[in-house]
Amino acid sequence: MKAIVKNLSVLILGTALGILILTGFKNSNEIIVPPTTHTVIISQMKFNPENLKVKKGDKVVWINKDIVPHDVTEINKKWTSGPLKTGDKWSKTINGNFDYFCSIHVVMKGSVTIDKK
Ligand SMILES: [Cu+2]
Repeated sequence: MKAIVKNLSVLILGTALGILILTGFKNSNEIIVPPTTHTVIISQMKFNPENLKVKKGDKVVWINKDIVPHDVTEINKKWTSGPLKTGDKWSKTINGNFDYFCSIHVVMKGSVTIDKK
C-alpha cells in the first residue's frame, strides 16, 4: 500500500514538472516565431481570400492575376497601392486592422484582421 502511494506521488510530481517544462517551451516558441508572408490573389474581380487573419507584423502581398488593373485602397482612402497591372505585386506590413477596396471597381472589397490568439 505504501509503495502505491509513493508511486502515485512520483507520477503526480512528474506530470506537474512535465506540464511546466512544456508550457515554458511553448511560451519561448511564441516569442521567436518569425513574421509570415500571406498572399491575396486578385482574380475574377475578387480579392482571395477576401477576409484575411494575420499576426501583428506579418506581411501581406497582393498579386493581380486579372487581365484588368486593380488597386488596394484603404476604405477611407488613407493609403493606396496605386494601380496594379496584370502580374504586379504590392505588399504591406500589417500593424493594425483595416478594410480595403479597389478604387477602380468599388464593389471589390476585403479586410485584414490581426488574430490575437
Ligand atoms: Cu479592381
